[in-house]
Amino acid sequence: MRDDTFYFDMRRIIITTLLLGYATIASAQTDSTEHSNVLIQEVTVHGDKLNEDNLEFKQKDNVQVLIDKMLYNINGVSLIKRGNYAQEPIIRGLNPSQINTTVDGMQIFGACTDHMDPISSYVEPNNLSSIRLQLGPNSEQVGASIGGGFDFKLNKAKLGADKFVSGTIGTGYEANASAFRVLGSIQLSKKRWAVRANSIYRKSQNYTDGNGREIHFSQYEKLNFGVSSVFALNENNFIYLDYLQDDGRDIGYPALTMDVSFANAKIGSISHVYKKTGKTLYLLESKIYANYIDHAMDDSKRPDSLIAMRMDMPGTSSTFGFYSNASLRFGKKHFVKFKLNGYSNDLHAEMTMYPLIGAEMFMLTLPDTRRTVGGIDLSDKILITEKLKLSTGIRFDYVLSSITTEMGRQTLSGIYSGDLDKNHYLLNVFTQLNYKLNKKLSVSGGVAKAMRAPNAQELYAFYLFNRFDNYDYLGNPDIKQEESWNFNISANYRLKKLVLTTKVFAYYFKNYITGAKLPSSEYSAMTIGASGVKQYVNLDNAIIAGAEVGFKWKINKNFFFSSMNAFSYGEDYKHRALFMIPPLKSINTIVYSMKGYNFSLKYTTAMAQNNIDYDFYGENSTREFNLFDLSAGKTFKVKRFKYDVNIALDNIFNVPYYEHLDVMKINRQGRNLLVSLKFTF
Ligand SMILES: [Cu+2]
Repeated sequence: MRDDTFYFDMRRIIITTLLLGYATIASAQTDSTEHSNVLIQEVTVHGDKLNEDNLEFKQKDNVQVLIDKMLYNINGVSLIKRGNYAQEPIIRGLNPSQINTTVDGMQIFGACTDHMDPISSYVEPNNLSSIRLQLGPNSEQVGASIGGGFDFKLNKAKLGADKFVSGTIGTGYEANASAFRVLGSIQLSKKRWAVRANSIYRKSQNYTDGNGREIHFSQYEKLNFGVSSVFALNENNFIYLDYLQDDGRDIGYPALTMDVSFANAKIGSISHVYKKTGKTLYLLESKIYANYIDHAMDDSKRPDSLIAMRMDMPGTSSTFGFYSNASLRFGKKHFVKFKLNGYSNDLHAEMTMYPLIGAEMFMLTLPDTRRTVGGIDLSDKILITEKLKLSTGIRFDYVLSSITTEMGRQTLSGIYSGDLDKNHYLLNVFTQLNYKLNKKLSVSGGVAKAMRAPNAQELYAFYLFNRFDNYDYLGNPDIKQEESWNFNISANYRLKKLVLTTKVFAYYFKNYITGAKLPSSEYSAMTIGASGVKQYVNLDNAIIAGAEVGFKWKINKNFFFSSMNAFSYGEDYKHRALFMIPPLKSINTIVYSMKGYNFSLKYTTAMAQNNIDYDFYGENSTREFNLFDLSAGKTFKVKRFKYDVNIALDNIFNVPYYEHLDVMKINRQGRNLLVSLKFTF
């Protein structure tokens, strides 16, 4: 548990991994990750031999892939796809509002009412050090949520690096979609200060599916850059300044009726970190932050034949916040974390319609909502015996939701007459036990009570069109907070060259939030062609349950095999299958490495999803698919410089396929040849 001391120190995490007794496997993982599209190395976060539900996926050398591809390869994570860019990650079939997504602990909310801009679209592997995944309320949680969430950890400038100047330059090309990218990073490092800057530019044309058909409106273009700096005030106190900017341009969403002309995010923060090994208060981290997202959605690129009425739907999101986290230790066996945080987020989304005849029509679809949140969090880890560890925690959040403008209040006056200011009080509690039976086998089990407040859309949406079920949605200011009981059991079996991990989970929801049809005699859709109007309601209860099984095997000096399998099942209190639940999916990779060369073959398959409900949730079934990908790579070292060359062939057999979470079931990319080059100095 001593590794708990160093929240930031990756070396300690690696040492922990070694202590866990699977050094061989860890090194094999490293080999496999760099060249097989696995790209990420799973590290159990500091002390979370305790918690099997806190995971960290470290960014490895390949910084060129889209973040979507990194997320795709994490067991239990699925992506909702609306285009070839900015796919929306979910965990275990929970919906996006049931998880909490942050960047370096900062709350950021997408500005698009159509989910075109999940937070993951504003970060690049190039500016990430790792992805943290929490699978429920636990000691690493950033805010109240049902099913944990993602925290994207940004790369920091490093003090006292070996070289004063270091960096990378890279470029890559993908034949399918003629996607091009160029990227670089540079770091200046002294003992007392360091600065790191990175940037990537991407441009992609339309892609072609396995039938050789061009998927129109699947192009994208973006420029992302970040600067991080650190100043050591003395040996225990550090100031960090971080800025990240992401400018998306001309992004097509073939599954939606509109595209993005621009999507810009500006994300900035200033942090203070106090570290002192051996003291009771050994780590104190505080941050204030602000971010602003400007999103312009329109249909100007779509041909007249596809458009009933032209419209623009811009939106903005601005957030200010802070947090302060204190880590304390009492002796060698007892650790306490205390966290305080607060933020305020304003959302504005509007729609202007341009009929062929008559005046244009303007309305607010998200009528100037504000959510102000304050949270306090206390968690405790204790080593009861050498073999038995207990982790518990409690978190309380207050959420005030309101409408900030007169126009916003007027918009909602037609559908709601009560007070629009809403208060929610949230309690998240968890306890987790971990027992190490022997050197090879450990088991863990936990239970949590989780709550989340309804989000701005669920409270205040005004005729927001949802392409997934073809309904216009109305918010419901009277909606109750959603609650759940979470249960998990896991077992880890470790041999010298083999690791087997099994996790079983269940979420039992109370007041499950979803959309229900309103009578067509009273409500008619605003969107031309929509099937009707739905409003957010609380269903009495629902469940999601499932399992993840991971298997890693270092066969010999040259061969490494890994298999990741995940399954979720969900139904509501009327035994209707919940929507957007991923079917059983399996990713299997075999890697051969020798003398700096790496070859990998990857097999991905998903079963058909026939457990669907059309009448209530508007979902259709999805076929199974089988995919094969190949990749090869070589690393050269010439003097102090390193060159990486990679070539890959995705979807070798040019299979036409889509996944269950793909909106409108549009085929994914067919065969794709990818090359990338990287130079490290
Ligand atoms: Cu949008």
